[in-house]
Amino acid sequence: MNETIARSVLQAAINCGVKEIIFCSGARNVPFLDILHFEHKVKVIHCPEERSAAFYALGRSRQTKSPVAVIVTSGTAAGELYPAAMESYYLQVPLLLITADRPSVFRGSGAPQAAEQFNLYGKYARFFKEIEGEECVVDLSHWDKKGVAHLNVCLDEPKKNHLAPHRPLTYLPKEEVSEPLIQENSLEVLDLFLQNIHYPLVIVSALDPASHRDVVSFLSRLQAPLLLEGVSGIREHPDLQDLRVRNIDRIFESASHFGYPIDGVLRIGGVPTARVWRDLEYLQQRIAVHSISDHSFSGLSWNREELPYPVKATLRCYVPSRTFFTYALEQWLQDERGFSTRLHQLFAKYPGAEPSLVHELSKIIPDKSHVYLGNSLPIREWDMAAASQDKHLTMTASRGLCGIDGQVSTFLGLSRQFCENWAILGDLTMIYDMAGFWVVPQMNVEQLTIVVINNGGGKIFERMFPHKEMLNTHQISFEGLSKMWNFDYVHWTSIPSGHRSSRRQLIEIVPDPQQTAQFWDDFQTIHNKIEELVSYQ
Ligand SMILES: Cc1ncc(C[n+]2csc(CCOP(=O)(O)OP(=O)(O)O)c2C)c(N)n1
Repeated sequence: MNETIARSVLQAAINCGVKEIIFCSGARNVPFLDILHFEHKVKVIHCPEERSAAFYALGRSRQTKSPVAVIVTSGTAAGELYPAAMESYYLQVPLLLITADRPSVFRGSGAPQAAEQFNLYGKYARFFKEIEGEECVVDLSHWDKKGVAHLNVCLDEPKKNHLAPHRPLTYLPKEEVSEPLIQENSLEVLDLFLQNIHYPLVIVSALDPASHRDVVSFLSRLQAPLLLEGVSGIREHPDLQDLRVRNIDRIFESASHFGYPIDGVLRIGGVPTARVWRDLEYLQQRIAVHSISDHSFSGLSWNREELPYPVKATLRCYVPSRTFFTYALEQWLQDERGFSTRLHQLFAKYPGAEPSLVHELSKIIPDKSHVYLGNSLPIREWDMAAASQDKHLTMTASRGLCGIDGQVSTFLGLSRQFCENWAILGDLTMIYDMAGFWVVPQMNVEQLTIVVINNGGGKIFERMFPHKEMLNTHQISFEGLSKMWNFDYVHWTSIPSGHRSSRRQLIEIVPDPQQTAQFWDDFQTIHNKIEELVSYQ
C-alpha cells in the first residue's frame, strides 16, 4: 500500500512540472526513495538537514522556474521546512513540500514521531491535502504555484529492505511556460498615476533579468530620478547613470531641498529593501504609490491593492506620454554626483572600513558573474558602495522576510553553470546555515565563492541598538568551516588586485572596526549637512 501511495504522490508531482526533488531521509519516507531510486528523469539531491534542503529547493525553484519538491520524514523534520515555506509565500515561489506522516489514528496520541502535521504550514501553504489510503486521489492541478503546496502523506510502518518491483512513472511532454498576462487595465492605471503626479521617484528592486531591456527603455524615456537597488540588476546600466540617486538614505529631504518635492513613488519589481520605502509608511498617503510587479504584495500597510501588474508585459507596451526632467531635478542630481565624490573620498580615507571593502570587492568580481547578497548590511553596503561599472552581473537575494536563515542554501540553489557564483554574507548569517554546504558535491556548477564579511557579530544593529547582547559579538574564524566542506580558504583585511577564483572558495573579509566606525561617523556628517540645508529652507 505504501508503494502505491508514494507512486501516486510522485506521479502528481511530476504531472505538475517537478523535475527536481530534494530528499531528506528518514524511515517513514523511504517508500518514496524506493521509487526514486529507479527514476532517472527526475533529479534527486540528498540532504540530511531539512531546513537547508527547503531553502536550497526554494533557490532551485527560482533558478529553474519550475516547482521543486522536498520530501521529509515525520515529526520535527516537517517543522524544519517552515522558514522556507514562509519565505516562499512572500516571494511567491512554487515549492512542493511532501511530509511523510504516521497513519492519522496516531494523531494526538503522543506516539513516537506522530506530530500535528495536518495543515502544518497553515496560511503559508496555498494548497494542502492529506493523503491516506490507496484510494485517495492525488491531484495538484488546483495549486496556483504561487507558493507552497503541502501534501501530508500518511504511511504504514515501512518494511525493512523492501524494494518493490519497479513500474516507471509517466513523464508528460514539456509544457511551454507562458509569460504572465498583462492586467486589462494596467496601462490605464499606470498612465493615470503618471498624469497625476509632478515629482516622481522611481524605485527599482528585484527584477527578472528577462525584463531588463523593457525596464531600461521605459526609464530612459521617463527621465525621472531613479533609486536602483543592487538586486534590480540594472543599477550600473550606462543609460541610467545620469538619473541615478546615490544617497539612498535621505531622499525625500534632499530632493525637496532642491525644489523637487517628491509626490509619487513608482515601484518596479519586488518590494524594495531601501530605507526610503519604509519612510513611505510614515508619510502615510501623502505620497502616491503605484507598483509594477510580478508579485501581488504591495509591501505597504496602507495600500493593499491587488497586484500584480507584470513588469515585462506592462512596460513593453507602455510609452510614457510625458517626461519629468526639470531644472530642479537637474540641480538635485548634480548634487547627487557630488555625494558620490564625497563617498569615494571616504573609501580612500578609510580603506579598511566595511563599505570601502565592499566597494573594492565589487571591482574584483568578474564580469557576468552571479552575485547573491545575503543579509541586510551587505545589501545596504552594496547599494551604497558597489562600483558603478556595468559588468552585466546577475544579482539575486532572498528578501521575502529578510531572514538570516537558509542564506547559503538559497544561494546554492540560485547558482548557475557557466559563470562565477559569488555570495556575500554576514558572519552570523553564515553560521546559521553551515549545513547548507552538504549539497555542493551533488551540484552541477563550476564555480562557487562564498564571501563572509566577518565583523564579529550582527553589526547591522550597532549604530541603532548599541547593546552588546544585540550584536552577539564573537571571535570565530571561518577557516575550520571551509576545511570541513573542502573549500579553499582566503583571509583578507584588504582586497588584493589580481585575485583568481578557485573552484570552491570561502573568502573571509575582516574589516577594521575603528575605520568602519570612523567611516560611518564621517558619513553621518555628510547627512547632517544635508539636514542643515533642508532646515534652512
Ligand atoms: C532568522 C532570523 N533571525 C533573526 C533576524 C534578525 N537579524 C537581522 S540582521 C541580524 C544580524 C546579522 O548578522 P550578520 O550576519 O553577522 O551580519 P551583519 O549585520 O554583521 O552584516 C539578525 C540577528 C533575522 N533577520 N532572521
